[in-house]
Amino acid sequence: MQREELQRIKEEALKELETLKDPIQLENFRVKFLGKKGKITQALRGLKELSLEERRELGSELNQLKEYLEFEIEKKRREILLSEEEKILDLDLTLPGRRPFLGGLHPLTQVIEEVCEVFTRLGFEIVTGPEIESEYYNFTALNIPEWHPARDMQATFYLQNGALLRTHTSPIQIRTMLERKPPLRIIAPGKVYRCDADVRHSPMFHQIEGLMVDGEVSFADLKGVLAYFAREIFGEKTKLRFRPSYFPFTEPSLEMDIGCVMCEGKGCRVCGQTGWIEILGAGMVHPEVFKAVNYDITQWQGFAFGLGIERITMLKYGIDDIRLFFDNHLYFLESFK
Ligand code: 2NL
Repeated sequence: MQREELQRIKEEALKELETLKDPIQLENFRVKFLGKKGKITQALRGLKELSLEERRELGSELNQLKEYLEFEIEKKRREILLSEEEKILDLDLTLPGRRPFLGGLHPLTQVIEEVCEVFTRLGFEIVTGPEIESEYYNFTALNIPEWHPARDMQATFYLQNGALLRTHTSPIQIRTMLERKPPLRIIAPGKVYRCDADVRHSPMFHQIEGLMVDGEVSFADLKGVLAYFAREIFGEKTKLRFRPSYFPFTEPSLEMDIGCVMCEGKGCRVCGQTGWIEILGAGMVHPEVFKAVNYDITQWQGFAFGLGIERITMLKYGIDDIRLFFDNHLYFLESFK
């Protein structure tokens, strides 16, 4: 084995490498030079016969050639494979792949899950019910009289035979009270419907209502639960205030405000210059409601509350138009991933 011989092998290999066009030629080439009896393998074996100095010099060059050919063979193998597939598929397989599009949860779904999680920690159980309801479960059992404006065609979507689309999730709680005995701690999330549509109203929106019934449940318990909820959702430093209110199904009733998240109480367009924003209504369950579900009012007390998910989500993320939730523009939805 001599310098000239190595040079000859090298020239031969590089020249032949250029002519290889299919996997069989490529494999023959590999065997011819790098196989067990290949020219380079043999030459490496022949190094034994040389002086230390020659061995070092030629050995290093041979090994470099070997590595170079291994690399080029692999490269060529890929090129041949790709071009064969390209011929079949008529595609440019060297183009980078498309990024898979990953979906995400709708902002309303995220907030529903978050609110449910907070109440689950307090021992409330999640219950659901039908969106098509009867007048009895949606209004009568809740002490909402025949003449109440909420029952008007302008507010309620009526279907055939006295059926209607529920206007709040309270009927879920009426159904649950009829099915079970107290004590009870439930939250009822879901879609509700009102005949209304503008910047602030959507004909379908989402509500979560909560109900706790037990032997001794106070207005103070209600305020404590609501304060815990508000600080879990809006942050522990959130300012709160309770105002007296009225609902046919609770007595006494209250509304809870949080310090305006936009102006931090200074007064702005969002809070109507008051520095406060209403986020929910609540109260002690009205005796007429307990009577409708046959709960003994001398034995049981309860509180209930209701909140609109769209409103909470808009405040939490500074969204100013309720219709954005239902337009399904990807640039809007993707900002909540
Ligand atoms: C609001 C106010 C409220 C309730 C919902 C309720 C349910 C039963 C009995 C008594 Cl079964 N009350 N729900 C009570 C007070 C207020 O919602 O402004 N919601 C957006």
